[in-house]
Amino acid sequence: MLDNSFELLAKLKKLGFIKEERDPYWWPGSGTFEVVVGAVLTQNTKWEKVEVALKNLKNLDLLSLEKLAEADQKLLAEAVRPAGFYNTKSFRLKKLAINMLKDFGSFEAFRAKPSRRWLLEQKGIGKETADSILCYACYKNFMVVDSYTSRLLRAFGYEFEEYDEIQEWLIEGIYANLDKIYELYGKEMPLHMIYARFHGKIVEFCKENCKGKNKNEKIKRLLS
Ligand code: 39A
Repeated sequence: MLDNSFELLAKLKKLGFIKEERDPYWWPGSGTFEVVVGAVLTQNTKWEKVEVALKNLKNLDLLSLEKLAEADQKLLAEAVRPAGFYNTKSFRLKKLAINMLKDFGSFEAFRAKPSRRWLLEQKGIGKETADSILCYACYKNFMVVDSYTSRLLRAFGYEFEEYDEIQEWLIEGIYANLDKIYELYGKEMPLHMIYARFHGKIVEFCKENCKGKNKNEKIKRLLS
């Protein structure tokens, strides 16, 4: 039984899924342009493959907005190949960088005043990718919803149809229980950090436990 998202956060926190040495926002390199690239690369693939692609890009010094916008398309495609769909992803990444440079002038300027609408207008950026960029690269108050989140909630009988519905459910439980969350963490925390760490916990929990034949029973047992 899960009445609201605060209960889920509290249960996940008790299981200790975010290690202390991690980035405090969970996403490696949070607050930097690397997150923008990682958010696009992580579409339809495993994070471990994204890490290889990001390392390639780092070695080629392509992890900045300016360098990415000017990158050779073939070189870029080879670098992101480990993350899959490499032609599409490299094309979209370069176009995204060119557009961001054209419309905002720099990543810092985008980060200071990011626009969800602008992100959603970019080719290949849907709500999950946009919210990942807003939360983890720009530290804005957007809670990311992904397939792990819906899988986890389905185990508790929640059959949401839409991204926005899940997001609303997650946010409502947080908003209504902020005092309890501060108590849980032993300090006040900005909303975007709570969202970031909550989503991180969901992903880390699900990577280990939301698979296999009896996954719903396992999830419920671990989070009882
Ligand atoms: N699926 C994922 C991840 N798994 C992840 N990490 C582990 C660190 N990130 C940042 C995004 N998506």
